[in-house]
Amino acid sequence: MAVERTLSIVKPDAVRKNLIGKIIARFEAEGLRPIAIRRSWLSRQEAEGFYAVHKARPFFGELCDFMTSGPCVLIVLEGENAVLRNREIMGATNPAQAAENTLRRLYADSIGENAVHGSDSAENAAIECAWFFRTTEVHG
Ligand code: IDP
Ligand code: MG
Repeated sequence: MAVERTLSIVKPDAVRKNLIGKIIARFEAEGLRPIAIRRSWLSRQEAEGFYAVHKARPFFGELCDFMTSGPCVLIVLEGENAVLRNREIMGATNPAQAAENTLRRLYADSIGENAVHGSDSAENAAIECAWFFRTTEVHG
C-alpha cells in the first residue's frame, strides 16, 4: 500500500454542531495525519468550482447553498491508503445507508447535509487538495 493524500472537509453542518475536534480526532485515531488545516467560509465561486463535476445534477444549487451557509474546515489527510480509508471512515453519502460508527452515521442529518467530504480517487484528491491549498501550506 502507498502513502496517499486526500482532501477532507468538515462541512458547515458539522461545524455548527461543534464537531471539528471529534472528527479530526477520529482521523488521527485511524492513522490519518492532518498535514494542512484551514477554517474557511467558502465563496460561491469556490464552492461551485470545487463541485463543478456535479454542475448538471438537480441538487447542485442546494449543495452550493449549503456549502456556503457557514464556515467549514478544509483538511489534507495523509496516510496509508488515505483516499479509501477516509471514504470508509465517512460512510455512505446518505447517512441512513451509512455503516455503524461511520462519521456520517454518527453525525449527519441528511443526504445533503452529511457532515464530511472526502475525495473519491487519488486523481481527484490531488486536484481537490490543490484547489484549496498551496504546496507551501502542506507539510507531510
Ligand atoms: P460523496 O460526498 O459521498 O462523494 P457525491 O455523490 O459526490 O457524494 O455528492 C457530493 C455531495 O452532494 C454529497 O456529499 C451531498 O452533500 C450532496 N448530495 C449528493 N446527493 C444528493 C441528493 O440527492 N440531494 C441533495 N444533496 C446531495
Ligand atoms: Mg463525491
